[in-house]
Amino acid sequence: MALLDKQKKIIDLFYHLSTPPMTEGAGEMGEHMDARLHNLGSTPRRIVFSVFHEKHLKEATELFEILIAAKDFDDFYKLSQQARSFVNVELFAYSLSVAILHRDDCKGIQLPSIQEIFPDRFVPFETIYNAFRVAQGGGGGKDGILVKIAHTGNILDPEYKLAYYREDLGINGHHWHWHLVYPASWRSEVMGKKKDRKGELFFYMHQQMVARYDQERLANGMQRMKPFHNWDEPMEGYAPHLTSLVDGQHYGVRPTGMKMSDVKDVDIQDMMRWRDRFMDAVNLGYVIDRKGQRVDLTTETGIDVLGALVESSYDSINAAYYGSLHNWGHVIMASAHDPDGRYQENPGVMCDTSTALRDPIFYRWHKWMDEMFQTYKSTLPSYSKTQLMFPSVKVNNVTLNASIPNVVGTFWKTAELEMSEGINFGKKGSVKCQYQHIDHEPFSYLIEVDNANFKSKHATVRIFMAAKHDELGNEIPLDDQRRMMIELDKFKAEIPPGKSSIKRASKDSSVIVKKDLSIAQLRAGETGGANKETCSCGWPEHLLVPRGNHRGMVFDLVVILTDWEEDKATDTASKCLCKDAVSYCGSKDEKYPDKKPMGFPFDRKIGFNRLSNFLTPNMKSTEVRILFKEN
Ligand code: CUO
Repeated sequence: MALLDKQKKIIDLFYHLSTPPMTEGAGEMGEHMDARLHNLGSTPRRIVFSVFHEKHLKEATELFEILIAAKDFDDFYKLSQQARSFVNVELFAYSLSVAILHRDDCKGIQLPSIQEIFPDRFVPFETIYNAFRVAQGGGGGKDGILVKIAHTGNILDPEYKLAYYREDLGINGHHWHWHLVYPASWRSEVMGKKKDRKGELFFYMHQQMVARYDQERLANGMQRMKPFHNWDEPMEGYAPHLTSLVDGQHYGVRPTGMKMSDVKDVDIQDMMRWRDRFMDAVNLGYVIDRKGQRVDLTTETGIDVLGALVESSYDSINAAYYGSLHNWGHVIMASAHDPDGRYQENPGVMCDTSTALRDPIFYRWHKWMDEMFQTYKSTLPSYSKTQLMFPSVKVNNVTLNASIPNVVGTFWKTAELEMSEGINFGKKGSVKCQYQHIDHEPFSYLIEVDNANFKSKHATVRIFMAAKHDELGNEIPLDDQRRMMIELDKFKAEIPPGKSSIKRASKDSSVIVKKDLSIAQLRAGETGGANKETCSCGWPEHLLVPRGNHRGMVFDLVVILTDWEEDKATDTASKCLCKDAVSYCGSKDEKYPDKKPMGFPFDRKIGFNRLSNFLTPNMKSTEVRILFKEN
């Protein structure tokens, strides 16, 4: 079957999934249902699905494993059609997406964007309701209907300042896709595809989100987050203004002052035991596996073990003993307003990967986890100068070029989202919502290098950035600043003997994803160029750098060159069609392309207080400013 035909069939499977017809159900399929699907259907069809909930995830895993095992595309398509008609709607979308990403005969197919499939997870219900009213009144111009989104809340809530960031469609879409590429329940040995360093990437990608959020707070004149380590502390509130169209109920509102409570399948006591066992492991330097054997944590791979254990994923070394701290934390926080379900309220946004980033508590929960990972990292020795060096390679200078050198301008930009693919408005034609997001001007790096070797060398170029000043305007000590270092790019470059320069554009960054084609473009057969597979996972380009402030917020930009021959994970060229965002999303079905620990060289304690003392000749820093212009 031609790729375009497959693409259209996939789009059909997702069509109007936000508002599926009421008449469907397993009963109506009777004996025609494929026997492979007989066990499915335990999660009620029209409740909010949570990938963090053990029981939901179990059924979702069963479904995606069946879909991945289907013998050919036709078989896969038929099974998907049947499953669509009776399993939980959101669970179906999750499992179908995981299957598409992992079936060889789906290579080259673009996953329709989650924002278009479920606009109700991204767009306040007030906005969607307005669109319904216009549609019912027969309104809309020749281009269809256009309604506007506002960010939720107001200035009475101090966290409102960051609503534009937390509710950004791109970062929530990225998070959804990351968890599709790295499902917690992925069984490598059954699926035949190993997820390289999955636990470590769980740590690193979330650490980076936390670091980015903290710097967005500083840009807005706010304090960095306090990790959520005191589980008896009342939580800040959040009202998502989202309504799940699948069940017609709003996502739960958490008023300020609620606390974590026991939920149906897990107690806070369980969580405390798991946390203490985790910290014991960190302090003792080993974990205990399922057979009771000690597994050493004092090597570089320790973080991979701990990431899997905390999430916890299927790879957890001993889930019975270390539990599932992170996933249950999401469920508990999502249920804080109705922990025992007596009001039959929907969970809050923390229950789902495509909505969780909207809630301020998400970042504090993950910052707490990051504290634990950092406690572990601090048990490893700091990098020696020899480990940091690239012999005979020196970086003489680095400049960030934009309209003003070493200054990046940021501003508001208007964008639109098509909602009629996901939602049935009862009328043909386009129904779009318009929203604003932060964007930055394009920029490039100019790195001047001196290679004193007689031969050309291949370098891994790593580029990071972190805020220079704290809330009070004091310089941030390096060992704190290192934890705020956000990765901007990582790439391979050839450096000839002698002096040369490396140029790199911001749009080519290894952390960002190129914008997905819309479903309408995919239907029309557009492919987005020679590389047909857009990858969906990746940080949005418009938020590559923090917003900065009106005065021009000061950051240290650091460039590090290391020996690519030592860093490369394999000798063979990558076959992955997805070349976007490898830093945060890895290289699909291949080894993570960089052997160094993720976040190197800022992932371990630094014994110096100033950046200049830490830098070896193969590194260079420069001060840059990010200047935000409101209009
Ligand atoms: Cu991505 Cu808590 O894992 O959200």
